[in-house]
Amino acid sequence: MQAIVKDMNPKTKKTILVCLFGGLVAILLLHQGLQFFKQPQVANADCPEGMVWIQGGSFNIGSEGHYMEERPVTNVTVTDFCMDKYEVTNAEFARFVKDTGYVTVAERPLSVEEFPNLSEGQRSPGSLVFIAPKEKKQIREGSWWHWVLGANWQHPTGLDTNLENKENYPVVHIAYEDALAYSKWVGKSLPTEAQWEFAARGGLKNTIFSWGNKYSAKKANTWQGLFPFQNTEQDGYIGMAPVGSFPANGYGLYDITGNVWEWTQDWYRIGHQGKEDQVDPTISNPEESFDPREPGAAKHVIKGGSYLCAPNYCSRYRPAAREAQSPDTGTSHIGFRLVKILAKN
Ligand SMILES: [Ca+2]
Ligand SMILES: [Ca+2]
Repeated sequence: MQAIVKDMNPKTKKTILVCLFGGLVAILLLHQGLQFFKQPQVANADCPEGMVWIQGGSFNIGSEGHYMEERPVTNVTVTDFCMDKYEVTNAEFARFVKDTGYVTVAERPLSVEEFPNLSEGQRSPGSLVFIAPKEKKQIREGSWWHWVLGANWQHPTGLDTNLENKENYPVVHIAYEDALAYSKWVGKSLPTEAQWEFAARGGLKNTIFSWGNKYSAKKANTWQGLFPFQNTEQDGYIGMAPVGSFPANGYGLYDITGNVWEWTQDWYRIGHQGKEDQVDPTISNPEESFDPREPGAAKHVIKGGSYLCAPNYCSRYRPAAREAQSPDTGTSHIGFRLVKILAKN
């Protein structure tokens, strides 16, 4: 072979090299072209600024390979909608509060009727804040949540904290009714669980994560290390990250998994039974809500996991993952993003 190449006429050699190079370029262009056509065909122009167009379709909601509340995998359909690219930020929520004077649930004192046994001091406004245990010893599930007086969206971890340089962080300590009030003000709505999960999948079929099947600390703000004791910060953030710090999914949605949990309209119950082949399914009746850990308490579905979800605990930074949350409880790792259904022409 070497001899053939050596003996070859230089002109022929040049022609072969040009052909090889041309062929390579053609393959690359063809690949790029196919990638383009594989992208979801979007009509972003019709969505309000800051939102992306999600063309509806059928998909498998849920997962058989993880927690029981995600089963059974069920085929459902969602119709077209626009969705916020980012989690709602402190700056956006501040504009709403400035315009309306709205006071969030975490900023209101607890009611005497609901908490008759608490003193006035104990009924003072506050919220649940994650505080990592100081010692690495066996602790009770959930004992890392502390009721902190004065904690609310403007003071994320207590009265001695504020939003300075945090305008672009997701707003937290948002109860369901707070998210609802904001959504009405801005003319959008909370996503259904099906809309949220379809969007989170970003056009990928049945993958574990919103980016594929392999966990990566670089794809979403999660917790690396042994939760709740040790956070290696491999992804660069021990707590929340400014929105858009991690790559978008296939539909152009940032932090759809990780960073902060996101409220959905749906009332929570275990599993997806009864949704088979439905179009835009949603559980809209609170009486259908059931969380076996707290029977009798109606809760909403939250999606996407947060910066507190680690492989050894929670592991819910996946489109199919879901959790139940009391509507009146915001906490320091729950926020939201909204959708908008465009009127048909
Ligand atoms: Ca992190
Ligand atoms: Ca999120």
